[in-house]
Amino acid sequence: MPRKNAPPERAKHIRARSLMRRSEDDLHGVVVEIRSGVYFVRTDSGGVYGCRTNRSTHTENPDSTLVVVGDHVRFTAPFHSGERKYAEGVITLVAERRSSLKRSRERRRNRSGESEHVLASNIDQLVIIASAAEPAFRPKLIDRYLAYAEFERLASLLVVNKMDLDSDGAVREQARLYQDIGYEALFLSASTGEGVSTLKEKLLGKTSVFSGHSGVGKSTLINALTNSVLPTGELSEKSGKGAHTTSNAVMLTVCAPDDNCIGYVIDTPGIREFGLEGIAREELRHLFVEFRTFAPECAFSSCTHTSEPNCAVLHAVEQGKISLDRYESYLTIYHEAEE
Ligand SMILES: Nc1nc2c(ncn2[C@@H]2O[C@H](COP(=O)(O)OP(=O)(O)O)[C@@H](O)[C@H]2O)c(=O)[nH]1
Ligand SMILES: [Mg+2]
Ligand SMILES: [Zn+2]
Repeated sequence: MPRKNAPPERAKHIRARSLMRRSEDDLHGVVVEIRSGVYFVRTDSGGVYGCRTNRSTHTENPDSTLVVVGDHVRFTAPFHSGERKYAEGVITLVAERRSSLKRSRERRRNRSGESEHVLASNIDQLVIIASAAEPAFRPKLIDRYLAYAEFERLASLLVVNKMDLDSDGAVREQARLYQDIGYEALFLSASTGEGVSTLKEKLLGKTSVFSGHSGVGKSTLINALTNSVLPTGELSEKSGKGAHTTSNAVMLTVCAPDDNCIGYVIDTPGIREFGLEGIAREELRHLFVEFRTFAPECAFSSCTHTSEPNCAVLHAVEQGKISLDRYESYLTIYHEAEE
């Protein structure tokens, strides 16, 4: 009778072996860069694989961009070659995204059929970089980024760089508004290094996206925080704008002095690359956080805070309880937004 037990034992053994083999080919990691159709995936052990997708690549994010920086993927790496600069693999699965930085797309203009275009994924916070000068501090642009972060339900952190150029303190004074309405703001200078370590602390254990107008110092800051060597643009003397040196999203590791990884930073192109076009007027009125205190007192629950009688938001603006500048930003974006 002992022979009868043999086949199941053997089957178990074979199953264990096939599981083992699968774990050799079935790797997982995070997409850290996309270049010329190659997805660079970093595994937990720090190895980087250049991967491609094929028809059998499965995604848990239907109707969306297939693979973006920040995605968690499974892949097989059958052709391990020591001669290549990086090992090659095929992405088999793109995991569901926890959050994403999106640019909406019109379906009819979009050959790939995706209804949204994602720039980066699995993000914990949007770090909005502004500069005190060169280019000038632009609160209207900050308001757009903040509305965008509210829309995507991303935490945001305002960073004002180039504080070495704010000799009279005027920008610090102007930026206090954002702290007053509840946002966190950091003032620093990548040039002098002042405040950079405080920013590093805020990146601890998180994946952060750095965004802001070209020339504000995103790449310079990322280089200081990650030991990387992103190209930085000298200011063009004619336009006063930074050169377009960052063309696609790249994810970099923020390291502690002992070289332990403490967080990730994604560098993205400027605001022109992702606007607020997908946000309807109806949504927008919820995205200016300081309106929330007053809006319930408006005469109409559907009040757009533009022309309705007995609007509590407008009343608060008149009384100086809501900043006129912020309200003007709201109106500008409101009139651009879809009805
Ligand atoms: N004065 C000053 N210049 C800075 C500072 N940070 C960056 N810059 C300069 O601003 C320019 C644009 O920087 P860059 O990092 O390329 O900006 P990005 O376009 O946002 O990536 C470069 O010439 C930097 O040297 C700063 O804190 N103070
Ligand atoms: Mg840059
Ligand atoms: Zn109102």
